[in-house]
This record gives sequence, C-alpha cells and structure tokens, in this order.
Amino acid sequence: MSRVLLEDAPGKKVLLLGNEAFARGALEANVQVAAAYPGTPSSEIMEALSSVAEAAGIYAEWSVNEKVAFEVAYAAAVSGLRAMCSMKHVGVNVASDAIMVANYAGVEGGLVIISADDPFGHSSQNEQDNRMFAKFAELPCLEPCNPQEAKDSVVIACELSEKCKLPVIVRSLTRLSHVRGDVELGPLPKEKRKPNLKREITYTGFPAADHHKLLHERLASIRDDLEKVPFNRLEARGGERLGIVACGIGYNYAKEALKLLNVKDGEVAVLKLGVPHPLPKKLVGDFLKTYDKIYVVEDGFPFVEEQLKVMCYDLGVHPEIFGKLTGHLPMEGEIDPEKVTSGLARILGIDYKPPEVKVPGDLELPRRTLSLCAGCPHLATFYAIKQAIRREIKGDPRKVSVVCGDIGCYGLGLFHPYNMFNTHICMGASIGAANGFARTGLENPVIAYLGESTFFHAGMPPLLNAVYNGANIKVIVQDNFTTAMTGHQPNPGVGVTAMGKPAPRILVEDVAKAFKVPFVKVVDAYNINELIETIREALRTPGPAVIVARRMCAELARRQARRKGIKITPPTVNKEKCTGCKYCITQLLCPALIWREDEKKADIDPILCAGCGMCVQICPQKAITGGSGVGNL
Ligand SMILES: Cc1ncc(C[n+]2csc(CCOP(=O)(O)OP(=O)(O)O)c2C)c(N)n1
Repeated sequence: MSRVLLEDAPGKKVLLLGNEAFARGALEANVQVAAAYPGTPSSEIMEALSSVAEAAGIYAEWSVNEKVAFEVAYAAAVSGLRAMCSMKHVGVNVASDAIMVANYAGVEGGLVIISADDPFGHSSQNEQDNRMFAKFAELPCLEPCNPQEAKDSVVIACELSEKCKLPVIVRSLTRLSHVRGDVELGPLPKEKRKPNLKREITYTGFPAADHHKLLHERLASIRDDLEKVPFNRLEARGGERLGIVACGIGYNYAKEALKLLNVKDGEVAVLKLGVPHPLPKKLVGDFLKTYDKIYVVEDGFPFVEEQLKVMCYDLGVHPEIFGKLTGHLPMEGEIDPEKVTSGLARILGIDYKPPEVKVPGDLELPRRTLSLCAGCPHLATFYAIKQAIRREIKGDPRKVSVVCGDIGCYGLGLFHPYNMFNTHICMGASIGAANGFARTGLENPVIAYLGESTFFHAGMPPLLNAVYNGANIKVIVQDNFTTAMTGHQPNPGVGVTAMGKPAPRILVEDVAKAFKVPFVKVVDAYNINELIETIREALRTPGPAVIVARRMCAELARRQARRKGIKITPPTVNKEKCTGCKYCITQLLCPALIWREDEKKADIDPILCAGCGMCVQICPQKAITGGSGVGNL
C-alpha cells in the first residue's frame, strides 16, 4: 500500500479503499500535519497516512483524543500549513468545543476535518449525521460518493478552506470509507510549505459577535465556488417525470434504482449533490423550479430534504418532495439500493418487489451472538468483578452493585450473556457516571470499567474529579497494550507512535498515583484469584480506587506467540472429573469452551483456544489441566 500512496504517477489508476483514498488525497493536497484518534469507520485514514508519513516528509499522529487531534491540525493550519484531522462521527462531538471557536478564529492554511459517519451504527453508539454538525458550526461540508471523489475531496476542501479561511468538513460514511474503487492519481506536490505564523490572526474572542459576522462573511465568500465543486452535477437533463437529488453515496444507489426499474435515459433527472452545506443555491434552485416531483436520496437525517423545503418557500415553488419525511426512505438505519429503489418505485407507480437474497446451496448460516475473543483478558476481569461482588457483597452482582461500562471491546459486556453494565454511553463516561452514582445514596458499591485507550482519551478528568470530590468509586482499567476495538492502534500506554517511533510508555497506575488516588494496584488479569482478591480489597477500602488489570489483547498475543515460536496447546478436560456442571462455559464465557451434548461434558475448541489458562484456574472440579500459549508470554 505504501508504494501506491507515494507513487508520483498522475493519471495512473489504482485500486484504493475509500479511507486510503482520503490518505492519498491528503498527500496530493500537500497536507503536512495530520492527526486522528481511531474510530470505525475512519481509522484506516491515519493508518495509511502514518505508514508513509516519514517517507512523504510529513507529520502524522494518533492523538489521545479527537479534540487534541483537531487542535494539532488547527495549529498547523493557523501557521499556514495544510492540515487534516480525521475521526468517526462521535469523535466530532469530542472535538466540537474547539471546532466551535476555530470557525470564528479561522485558518491560514487549508484545514480539513474528515468525519466518518456510521448510519445504522454498525460500530457506533449512535447514528449521528455530521452534515448537521457542519450546519451547527456554519462550516462548508463536502460529501464524496466514491473513492475517486474521496481523494479529490481532500484537495478541493484544502483549496476551499484556504480561500474562505475556514475549516472544511468532509463527510464520509461506512460504505465509502470501506469500499474499494478505482482512483486516478493526481500529482504529488513538489515543495513543502514553511510555517508562517502571522500575529494578526490570533483570535481574541472578543466580542464574539464580530467574529461570528466574520464567519458568515467567510462562508458567503465561497458560495460561487461551492456551485462549481465537481461533485455537484446535473445529469439526464430534460427528464419530465421526476427529479432526484442524490447526495453523497446515495447517488450510486439512485443510479442503480433507475437501472433496476428500467427507467429510460432522460425520463428522470438526477442532480448529484456533493455539497450538502451550504447548498449550491443556484444549481439546486433551478432544479426545484423545473420538476413537480423531487425525490431526495440521502443517508442519515433528512438534512437536504428539509433544506429543500425551506428553499421552495423562498422560491415560491411547490414541487412535491419525497424522501425520509414522507416515508419513502427510512428515518433510521442505513439506506441501500433496495430501499432507494422501493421508494422510487412508489413515486413512479411501478410495481417492485425486492429480489430475494438466496444463500448458495443448502448452506445455513449459524446465528452467533456478539462475543469476546477466546482468551480475551476482559473475560478474566468480567469474571473477577462478578466473583468479587458475589463474595464480598454476597448477592447477585446485577442487584447489589452498579457497574458503569465504557467504550471498547468490553462494550460487549452490555449484552447477554455477559450482562456486566448498568450504563454505557460514551468514552470516559464509566468513571464520570460512577462519580454520579456514588452521590445518589445507593448503598451498592460503584465500579467503573474501561480500557487504557479510553482512560487516556476521556477517563482522566473524571478520575481526577473522583479524587478531588472524594467519590467512593472503584475504577478497573483493563490494560491490553493496544486500542483493540478499532484495529490495534497504539496509544500512550503502548510506547510507540503512529509513525512507529519509540515513545515513553505512560502507565495508568502512574497517572492514578499522580492524581493521588489512595488505592492503586496492578494485577495480571490472567491471575484470576489475585484479581478477585484485589477487587474485594478495593471494595472494602473507602474512597476512590484504581485497579489496573494488565494483560495483552489475546489476538495481539497470539501474533506475538507465533513470532516467538510459542505453540498454542489447549488444556485438556478430564472427562472423568468433569461433572458437566457447565460452570466454565456459563461463568467465564470464553468462546473456546464448548459443550459436548453427546458426552454431557465441557470441552475445548482447539482452533479457538489461545492457551491462556483461565479455564484451568476456575474449574470447580479441577478437571481442566495443562495447556500453554498466550498465557506463557
Ligand atoms: C469519541 C469516540 N472516539 C472513538 C471511538 C471509537 N472507539 C471505540 S472503542 C475505542 C477505544 C478502545 O480502546 P480501549 O479502551 O483500550 O479498549 P480495548 O478495545 O482495547 O479493549 C475507540 C477508539 C468512539 N466510540 N468514540
């Protein structure tokens, strides 16, 4: 991949993932500083860019959170360089405090914010549409529809940003970030810029209204340029029956829908829209004046649909507008070619039945619940927390304690069969909410559970709050040496940067001690008894406590074991001793533990087993013995 990203071969076509195309776009746009915090579906942008950053002579980092990522990029842009930050949609919420003032302050060099939205919430807590954020922040927003446009969008956004001196938001979606497509390469810049920090652009913030006015003037200054962005295109001019306004990725679905319904060329007009904010008023206005019926195809909120209705009022025209607000597309979830086709068929009065999806042959796909990996150290910590509560508080953990969850692989703890958490909102909220539960008068002990990447991202301020205000909360940080959930990116606890340079390893326990947490202990998560006893001790000790349950992510550990030549040998279940009590299966919940119905005994799946040794420790009959693997690292 790195070779392709660095190839100086204008005109050459290459196959790129949408996110790789954004990275290539950054290189073509002469972005010299890039910062990001991982989050699906955005992560591969920084993964791709950081892998070539040194060779390209640029700087790229995984910041500790999205706010810092934005601020890093903002400072570079204020210094006259071109800069980019990328994040998932909810990351923009974290960065918003800074963005909502940087829009007033403005930039010198082009500044691009890539927001990768996740309609349906395939890998997210919500389905936020950040075109709305662009409107809220009064910033221009581009919405590319394929990897080619993804690449080009960064170049165009940089140019627009420099022209109006505002950050520009580029909205991606899961289906764009993670699709592969042909991309025609553009030229790579020959020269790097030198920073040139002009004193007069330092933002005074007073009076805000003056700067707000400046923001409006800056936004208005590129209205004509936004009309000309090549992602806006009028197609099949002259169609009488209907005009489709197809936004971003929805353009691809609209084209497919027309094909599926055999709509002849020229019968339906399509306005491909790549600038959802501010709308290219002339282009859109002319379209609204031409057609009696308009179908708005967009993923996310009815963002463009609502704006069109407002425009119609101003223009004094009354086309019928179909879309999400009229039920022709769903208000929730992701749109797809079938949904767009069904909506179009209803408008055109065509009978359409979506094709049945056929699984080849007699293949019946097994239904699986979401599950943590075999040997995952979160399984050990989940088990230990429940055991510690059972033994110390003497009751059902769900009834006698409050456990606040957080965002990471361990978020699966929310669901059956783990049933770990009472709350699960956003990064860092485990400790934040724990602070609150400790003040409700509930007598139950309050536990916050999170991973180290989340701790560094947003867990430190609420921990400080607990110490400052003396909240009686027990914080358990499972340190697995990586940001596992989003694809194993490094974080400050790992000791390496995005560009592969060694970095000081920041330990959670050192932070906790510096914050004067009175009870701080570090335990090997695979040492289950010690972990249980440490949690019990913390529960008995009043005041805030931090327990670091340290163990490498089992998937990373498997790779490391392979490299070190450590063979994974699953433990064996002594079928004489196994009473078939299912304790191991139902309590540890490791997917490598399986039930042999014919024998009515537990067994271990040798393919899944990572050789962690957790089941050996917890079997009440001592029927599981031996084995080696990641537990020996
Ligand atoms: C504001 C925000 N940014 C990014 C994400 C994406 N994300 C989900 S979990 C996670 C971090 C997980 O790392 P860690 O807490 O160390 O737990 P692990 O998955 O390694 O167990 C990230 C970055 C998010 N959900 N919200």
